[in-house]
Order: sequence, then C-alpha cells, then structure tokens
Amino acid sequence: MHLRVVNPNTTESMTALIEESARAVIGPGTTLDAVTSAMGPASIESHYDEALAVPGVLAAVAEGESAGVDGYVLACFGDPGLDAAREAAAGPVVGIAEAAMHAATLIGRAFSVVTTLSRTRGRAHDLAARYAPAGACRGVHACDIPVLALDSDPAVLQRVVALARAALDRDGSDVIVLGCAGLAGLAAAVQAELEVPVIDGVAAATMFVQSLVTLRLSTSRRSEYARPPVKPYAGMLAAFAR
Ligand code: 2AL
Repeated sequence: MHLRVVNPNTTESMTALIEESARAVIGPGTTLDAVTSAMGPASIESHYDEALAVPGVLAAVAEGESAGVDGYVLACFGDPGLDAAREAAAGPVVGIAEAAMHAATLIGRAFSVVTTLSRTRGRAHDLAARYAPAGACRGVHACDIPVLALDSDPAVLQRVVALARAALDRDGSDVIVLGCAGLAGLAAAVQAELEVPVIDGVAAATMFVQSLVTLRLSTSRRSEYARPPVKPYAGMLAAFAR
C-alpha cells in the first residue's frame, strides 16, 4: 500500500520530522511519502492559518489521487480540511488530533493535551468534543512555544515534561496527547520521564490509516462524505473545481 502524510504547513524541515515519525511505524508492505503543502502558512497556529492551509491540503490530496495513494494522514493537530479531504480522496484520511484522541481513549480513562500556543487551545477543545467521549479530555495545556521554534528551542523537552507532569496531577488524567506535529519526535522521551502513555498523533494516525487500508475500509460515500457536487470555482481557487 502507498500512504501519504501531508504536512499542512509549508515548512520542509517539519515535514522531515513528521516523515521520520510515520516511517518508524509502517509495515514491510507499506510505502510512504511525506509531502509539504505547496501553498499557505509556514505554520498553523490560528484560525486564519488553519483556513488558509486547507487549499494546500486539498491540492496535496488531488495530486495523491493521481499518484494512486491508498490513504492519507493529515499531520497538523488542528486537522485542517479533514472532512473536505475525505470527500476528495478515494482512500481513508485520518487527522493526527483525531488519531491521538481516539488512541488515548483506548488506553486510559482521561487524557490531557500538551500543545504549542495558548490560542490553539480552543480548537483542541473543539476537536476533543468531536472525537472523545464527554469528559475524556480533562485539559489542554500550552507550552507557549511557537511551532517553528520547537526544533530550535533546547528547553522544549523539559517544558513539555513539566507541563505534562502538572497536567496529569491537575487534570486527574492518565494519558498525555502531544498537541502538535512538531512535537512528534518527543513522545518516547516524554513517556520515559512520566511513565504514562504519551501519544504522538503522527504515528497513531499512520497506524490507523494503514489498518483501514489493510481492512479494505474507506470513507463511506452514502451521504455526508459523498463526492462534492461539481461546480465552477472562481478567482484564485478556479483550479479547485472538480
Ligand atoms: C500545529 C501543527 O501540528 N502543525 C502546525 O503548523 N501547527 N498545531 C499546533 N497546535 O500548533
């Protein structure tokens, strides 16, 4: 099977990190490519960024459809464009917040999210309301390090560990979800410090997509996720008409 991991932001170095995390969990029959969005924001940490990341996600999916991709991971914790990508792709599409939160509910009673900027906490809460049973997400905590500073700030690991440790106590949670694709490489180190499961959504989403493709399961076309109606698109988005 051929899986594609889409980095919805336009920063190549982040795609390389994301690819490493996805590649670590694929099976022998799986090939994987990781693509950087060709248009949009350098990082996604506002609703504005998220809205403008979606065309790039859909372009990466359209290109993947021509290349015969069997399933996609959307590797940004806001899951930007997830529902639209499902309408556009033949194979399954899984977002990293979706995967991480679902995985958390399989291995614990309640989870805490550790994310980047405080302003992204609302989106994480909205997604938790969609993906997790009521009360399962006990808190969303921000380390207040911008996405593009994550790989250069030497204090990130200790900040995330301290925040996660406090979150477990304060929230009464038993699982930590890392709330940014840029934190993917830290899961093992944070888990070793805290001795509770720490979920990297990139790895979790890759496993879910791989499993769905193995099971020959994909997005239902019966109603909401049917192919979008054909119509003209105007202006800068004209090329997105199907
Ligand atoms: C993210 C992420 O995963 N990628 C990105 O650019 N922004 N999420 C976040 N909460 O900062």
